[in-house]
Amino acid sequence: MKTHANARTLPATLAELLDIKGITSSKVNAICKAFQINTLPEFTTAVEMEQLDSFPELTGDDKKNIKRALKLYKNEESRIQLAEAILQGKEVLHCILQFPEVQKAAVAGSLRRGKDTIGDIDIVVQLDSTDRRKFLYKIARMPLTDNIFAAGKKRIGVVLHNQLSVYFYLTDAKHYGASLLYYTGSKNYNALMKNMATTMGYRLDANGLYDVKNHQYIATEKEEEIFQHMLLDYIPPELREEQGVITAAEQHAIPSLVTFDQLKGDMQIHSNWSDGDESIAHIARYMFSIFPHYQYIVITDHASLEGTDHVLQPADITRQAAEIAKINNEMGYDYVKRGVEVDILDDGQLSLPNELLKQFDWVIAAVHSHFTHDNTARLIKACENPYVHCIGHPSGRLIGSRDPYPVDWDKLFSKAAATGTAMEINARPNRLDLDDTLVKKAIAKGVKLIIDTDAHQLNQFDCMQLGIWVARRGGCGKADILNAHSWKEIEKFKKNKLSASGIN
Ligand code: DGT
Ligand code: CA
Ligand code: ZN
Repeated sequence: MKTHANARTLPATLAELLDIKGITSSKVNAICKAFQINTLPEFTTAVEMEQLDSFPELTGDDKKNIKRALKLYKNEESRIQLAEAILQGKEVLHCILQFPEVQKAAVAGSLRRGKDTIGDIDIVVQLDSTDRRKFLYKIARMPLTDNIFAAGKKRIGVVLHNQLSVYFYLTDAKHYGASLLYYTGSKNYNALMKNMATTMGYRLDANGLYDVKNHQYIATEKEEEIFQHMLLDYIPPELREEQGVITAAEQHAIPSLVTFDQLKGDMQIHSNWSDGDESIAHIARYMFSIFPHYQYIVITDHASLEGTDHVLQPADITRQAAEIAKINNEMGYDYVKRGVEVDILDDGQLSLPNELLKQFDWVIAAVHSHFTHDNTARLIKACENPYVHCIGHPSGRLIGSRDPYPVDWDKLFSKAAATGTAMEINARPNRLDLDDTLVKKAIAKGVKLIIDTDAHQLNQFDCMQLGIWVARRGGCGKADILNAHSWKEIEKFKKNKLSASGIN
């Protein structure tokens, strides 16, 4: 992860063990030599096999420290969801900004880039070097802190009570921008930027941008200055992953990414008519006051001809329509739209017939069964239905508990574009489905997207921001997102699909 000044003789991936309290490079070196270890996984195995016990130079404390350090190398399964990391990150940031010696601080790493899962939280902190001890002292006493596992000159590593780790990267005003750029990553992006700097005769690292010829420091107090000196347009953190974005920045072709303020409404909401907690009237009142820039909301309860719990039957649909009409009547305009979420059945048919689907303002079709099958054919069949406007949570993944089912995405997105069917970015914290890479693929094929919350409770409406992040990481501008437009535009989209199907 990070390099260490005293670590030249160690394999790079082991270097950061040296920040751990009480572990010296000579001890780590001796262990590596004795057991012929070159990589961190080999080191972990040695520790797990209790091989360290046979190593006389290590004290009991040394062994404890090493074990604790290795626990922090989390695997994929232990990554946390973006929603939780945002809350934790905000809490820690708020806390350290109260310390008078902290001049400035910002979240970096995968959290700043808005990735759907987060390994650990990175925070860049600007303070005078004379204040570092004081800062460490305060971090140790912060109520959120469980223990401090690394306390280097430039880096402090902390485990919070919920076992999430947070790194603080300490810097001063002169190097703040370069630090923020470096610790925002991604690693791949950093490597690409570094290469580009090299070809321009610069050196770029966490300390700044330097002119190699005359060893002169060029930038940077501000992140933006580095981009300017490298003749690049500013690249938003969400896009900092691959070469393509650097080329785009050179050519002034960075897309203007969609923002939360641009959204005009939430397009998937469940009320207590199906499996949601709240009445439609209550949801409408809440949304109207909390999200004043929304022009419409779409109630999309589950419905089917089959009589199961929490699913609307045809008779319920008629009664629900009357209730929505009454609410809109009281509001004076059609703020609440009548939507529905139907199941895509085994054979690609839907859980409601077209005669009923026709009545709705918005129809979402989604797979709720056979999560391990290849679902390409079912999804394509749903797209071919002229009354289906959107495919809900298209990949079916549940982060941390269910893998996406196999789909031929090229085929599906081509069909969606050809039929004028939108794809959903479901913003529930454990869905985020489509994910960023699929979003990128979808918009490249001209597919329109919807960002919605799939909320079942009032507090879930805030998750819209997570969906915005996915869209931004996928490179979406306002034009790619259908619900960043008025309802009139959505009606046009629906009409186009009907016309393409030969229906007027
Ligand atoms: P995560 O924590 O696994 O969700 O992912 P990141 O991106 O937050 O990565 P992390 O926490 O290991 O490091 C934070 C940033 O620091 C990373 O995005 C880029 C920078 N960085 C860390 N180690 C290296 C490195 O070895 N080389 C380069 N080029 N950059 C690094
Ligand atoms: Ca991180
Ligand atoms: Zn669903």
